[in-house]
Amino acid sequence: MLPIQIVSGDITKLTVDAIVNAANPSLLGGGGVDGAIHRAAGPELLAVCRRLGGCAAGDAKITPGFNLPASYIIHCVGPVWHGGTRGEAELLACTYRQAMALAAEHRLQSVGFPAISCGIYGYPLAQATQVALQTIEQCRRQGAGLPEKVFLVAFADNDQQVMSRVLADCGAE
Ligand code: AR6
Repeated sequence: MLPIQIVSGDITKLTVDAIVNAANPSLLGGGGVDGAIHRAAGPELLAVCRRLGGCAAGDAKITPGFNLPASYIIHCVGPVWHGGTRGEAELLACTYRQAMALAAEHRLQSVGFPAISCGIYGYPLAQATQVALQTIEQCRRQGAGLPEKVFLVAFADNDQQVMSRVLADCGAE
């Protein structure tokens, strides 16, 4: 059974050790969940992000959570969807692996992920959820010190239904 829970709501309100940001390579803020996280965390976040030197697609970097209930923010850059033939699934899996590796390195026990790449970057939600579930589960099988609780956060209308269906199809519910 996958120890992954799908929850609905605004990720900036989640009380966990870390929330994950779906950022862009500049790490200097943007729209969607990135904008919401920067607004909720406060201006100190941008000041720290400026010193990180950006982030390549598929990679992840960590900052404090500042005014958020979460102690840390793991900033990731997912792939832009081009129809699925340009390595998007591999790059998305890599993004989840890097985020999980940072969580393990910092001994974080609970992590909340948004649906990385599923907004402005256009990745279909069901396919992305499948990649997320498989990759998180692989990480947990292979690695030590990984978070005990992983939440996938559904935000837009119907997203929770889509994500829960994929989780059920994985044989986890
Ligand atoms: N809480 C949880 N999920 C959210 C929230 C929220 N407050 N707001 C949006 N989502 P997106 P991307 C969901 O577009 O596709 C930014 O401008 C949203 O419904 O935020 O990876 C960055 O700077 C969707 O399911 O990220 C990049 O330029 C998911 O979060 C670009 O967007 C991701 O949507 C990244 O695009």
